This record gives sequence, C-alpha cells and structure tokens, in this order.
Amino acid sequence: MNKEKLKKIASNFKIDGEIIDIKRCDSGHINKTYAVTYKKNDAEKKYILQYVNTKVFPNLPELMTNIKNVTEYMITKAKEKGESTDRLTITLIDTNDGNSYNIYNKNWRMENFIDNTKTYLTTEDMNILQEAGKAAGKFQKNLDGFPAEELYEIIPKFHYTPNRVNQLKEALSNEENLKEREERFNLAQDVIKFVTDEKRLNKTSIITDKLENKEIPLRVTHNDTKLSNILFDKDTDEAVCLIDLDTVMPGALAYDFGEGLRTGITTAKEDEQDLSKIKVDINRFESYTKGFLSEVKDTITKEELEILPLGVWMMTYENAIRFLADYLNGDVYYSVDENIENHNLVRTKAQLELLRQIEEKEDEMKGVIKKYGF
Ligand code: GN1
Ligand code: MG
Repeated sequence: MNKEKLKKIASNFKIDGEIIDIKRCDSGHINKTYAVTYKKNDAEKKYILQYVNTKVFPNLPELMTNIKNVTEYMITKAKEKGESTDRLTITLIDTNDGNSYNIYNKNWRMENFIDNTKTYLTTEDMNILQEAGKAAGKFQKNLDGFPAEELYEIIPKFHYTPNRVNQLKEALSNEENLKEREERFNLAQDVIKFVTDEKRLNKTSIITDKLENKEIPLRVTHNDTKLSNILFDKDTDEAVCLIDLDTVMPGALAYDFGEGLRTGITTAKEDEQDLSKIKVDINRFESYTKGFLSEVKDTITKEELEILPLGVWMMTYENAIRFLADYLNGDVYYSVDENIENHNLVRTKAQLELLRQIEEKEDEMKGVIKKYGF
C-alpha cells in the first residue's frame, strides 16, 4: 500500500503531530505492520499501525476486548503496587470517531511504540535468552489473578494439539488438495510419515487432557511467545515486555514456555534451509528456564513444572504440522516469501529437525527442570 494511503489511514487515530515517516516493519506471518513516525514541535515519536488479518481473526471486537482487559489489568495491578507502567505493555490508541474497540475501518489499529526497544529473530546470547524466559514469566506474574475463563477464545482450540492433528488429517485426505497439488504431496512424503508416526500422535493430547481433568490450572496465556514477539531494551538487552497480544486466551503454562523455547533453543531461524545449522543446545534451554522460573516460582504448580519440557515438544510439533497442513492446502494461512521455494515445507522441515533433536534431549531437559524446580 502506498504511503499517501497509509498516511490517510493513520490520520484517523488520535495522535498529535505531523507524520514524517511510514515504514513496513514486520516479521509476522499474519498481520501487516507499519512503523509511523510523528513530529510535534521538535520531538519525534513512533507508533505501530497494523492491518489485522480478519480471515485469521474474524472477530476483531472480541480480540480487542481481550487485549484491553489484560493490559488494563496489568496496569491497574502495577499502579496499586506503586510500580512504573511506562514500559509494562502496549497501549491501544483511540480512533478519532471514538470506536469502542479502537478499530478504524474494520481492520486497522494503532499502538504506541515502546521507546528504545528492539526485537530478535534469533540470538546467540545466553543473557538474552534468560531475559526472554523472564519476559514470558513476567507476563504470567503480571496476569496472576486474572480470570482466564472470562477471555474470549479468539481462535477456537488454538493450541488444542489434537485438533491441529485433525486439521492436518483433513488436509491429507482432501481430494481437491491431492488433485491440485500432487507434487507437494510427493515432496512431503517423508515429513508426513514422520509426523503421523503413532508414538508421536499418542503424545499430542497429554497437555489438553491434563487441562480437561484439571490436573493443571487454566492460565491466561499469550500463546505466541516466540522470540520475535519480545521487546528488549536497546542499550541493556533487558526484556521489556511481550507484544502481539492477539492470541491472548485461556491456556496451559507449558504453551508459553514451549513456544518461547521453540525459537530459543537453537540459533537457527524458523525457516532455516540448511538443516545442519539447527542445533538444540541444552545450555540455551537452561538459560531460558532460569529466567522463566525466576518469575513464576511462586505460582507454578508441581504438575505444571513437570510438563514444561513436553511443552517445548508440543509447540514444535504443533507448528510443524500447521506449516505442513498449510503447505498441502496451498499456502492459504501463513504469508510466504516468494523467493523461498516451498516456503511452508521448508518451515516444516526445519521444525521437524528441531523436534527430532528435542526428542533426543528429553532427559537432559527434565534434568534441568529438576535442578531449578523447587
Ligand atoms: C503466527 O502472527 P505471528 O507471525 O506472530 C501464528 C503463530 C505461529 C507463528 C509461527 C495467529 O504468528 O501461532 O506460532 O506464526 N499466529 C497465528 O511463526 O496463527
Ligand atoms: Mg501473532
């Protein structure tokens, strides 16, 4: 979209000043994100303008209500404790017409940009990983006491892994898919075999069963704690907060821990094509765990603690089968880079290499949890 059009859209939000720059700036696979710089007197200030994908998020008012409720809760709690709320979380900007969900023209929203922060797709730095774990843990801590069951389920059964397995099975048995994309099925033969192995399928309902049987509590979870959804301070590399609150929903603690480590346990990118570069490193697991547990130590239950390593397996497995299903369905969900041939298959293979190594390191991960468990 051209800058003039974007400027016009941005002008529908209540921000003082003149727009001096607009840049596309996302790494996300779903929404379109722009950084907008305003100038007032001599000061410049940045905001985040987003076009929300309503195919993925058809009920935007409910989604925005979830965001408002959790952010307001965090702010109120911090104020009560006399803590600063400056960099605690994102803030939605009002529209000029006072839309009660802060949405302009069906898809657009604006948020503040938290100053002096940056994001990482991957990192080699153990301190940053520990900070990433802290960010996910802090989110839990800040939302402790929030009634999870009052949140809207924005994408039904989002991390209900058995449902993701069903979606993959549907993609596999869809005759239209097979007719139109036979080549994709052929290219995916090996990975299909790997993910549909009985011993893997048998594990997919462990966490959801525990939630249903109330062996673990229902938590407010972010559900997309990948490294690129964490803001870090530009100077100190300390974690500031989680962003991308679109998928905040009721869930299991292991989802947030697992999704953070899916992207944190290796230095490789999510769509690394050279599989030899994907190396699961137990020291990375330890750093993240240390950070995470330092924040949730007073609230985590023994059962939750025990299944943290399984969360890493589950989130990696789940992302792999989601990428695979999208590949077989013809890339209808995730945006793909046209310069990367079979991008969703590339993503699937990278996730499965990760999964293979995570399976090998299961005992070591359990050992780390024992070391830091209390
Ligand atoms: C999507 O929106 P984005 O790019 O942060 C996806 C996550 C996946 C992730 C994989 C709503 O996140 O669930 O884990 O891609 N979000 C949705 O990178 O499906
Ligand atoms: Mg997202």
